Amino acid sequence: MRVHPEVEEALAAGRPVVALESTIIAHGLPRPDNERVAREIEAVVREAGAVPATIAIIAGEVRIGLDDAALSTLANAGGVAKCGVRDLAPAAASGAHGATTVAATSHLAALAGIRVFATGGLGGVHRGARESFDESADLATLARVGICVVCAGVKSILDIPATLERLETLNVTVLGYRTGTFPAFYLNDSGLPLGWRVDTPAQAAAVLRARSELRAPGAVIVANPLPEDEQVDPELHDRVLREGLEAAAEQGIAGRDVTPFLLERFHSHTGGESLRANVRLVLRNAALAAEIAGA
Ligand code: PSU
Ligand code: MN
Repeated sequence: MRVHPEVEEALAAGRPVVALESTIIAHGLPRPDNERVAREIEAVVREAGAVPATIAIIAGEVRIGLDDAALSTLANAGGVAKCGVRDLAPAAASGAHGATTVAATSHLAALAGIRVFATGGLGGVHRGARESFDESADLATLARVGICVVCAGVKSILDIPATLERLETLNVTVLGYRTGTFPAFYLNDSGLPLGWRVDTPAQAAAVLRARSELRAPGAVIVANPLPEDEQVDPELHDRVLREGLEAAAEQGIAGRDVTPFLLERFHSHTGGESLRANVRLVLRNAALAAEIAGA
């Protein structure tokens, strides 16, 4: 594992550091926006007073904090593996390039001593999981890794109520940031209530301190919604999702192909609305994470 000198110095001096995931760069955002957005996310973390540490595997080496060349490789190279925790060892041993999911980024960030992590949305329970058993490894990983994950909830292409149930079972703390309900990524509100809310970075930091003193094992999710006037138009969203689910069923799209299929549909059927919202919420989460790390 190679820690970028800037990150290493900040950690040693007790200055704020924010971990960032790389699956969103390699697989979550379309090219060529992905590289530009990855740099913007890092810039926003800096502006908010923290050091960014984007995490990935480059030619088999785990990197905590990427230099320019590594970030370009990740954004543009073909065949970058999507790495959950179980993929880290084979990717490292075989010298592959790997983009880390929320689960793998959390695991590696904690290993490096980083306590706050910003992303767009978490993985969760897929629709139809009752038959397919398809639930993201993000959930089980967040049950054991003591890190703060700032996100905008989960996408409505997942089963959001089931995802919240699983987070409860797995003892993962969920805080609404200036909201009493769980956000739904493109939409500012899923309508599902949360038990706890915080209204300032200092309040979130106080929860993290208490969590660590009480030895509660898992993650603290800070769910940060897009403002209502910046969300994707709910009618447009519901229509694209409904038609996308129908098209997936008709074309026999199943299993791991469902998510990329639906996300592509959102990008191509909302006239860029979904991409704009996606970028905006990631930048907001990066800024908030930096403030929480500072606090
Ligand atoms: N949610 C999104 N966009 C993403 C992801 C999640 O809205 O790109 C990525 C994250 O890296 C997350 C991973 O950890 O997908 C979950 O994938 P899976 O469902 O295969 O566990
Ligand atoms: Mn899955």
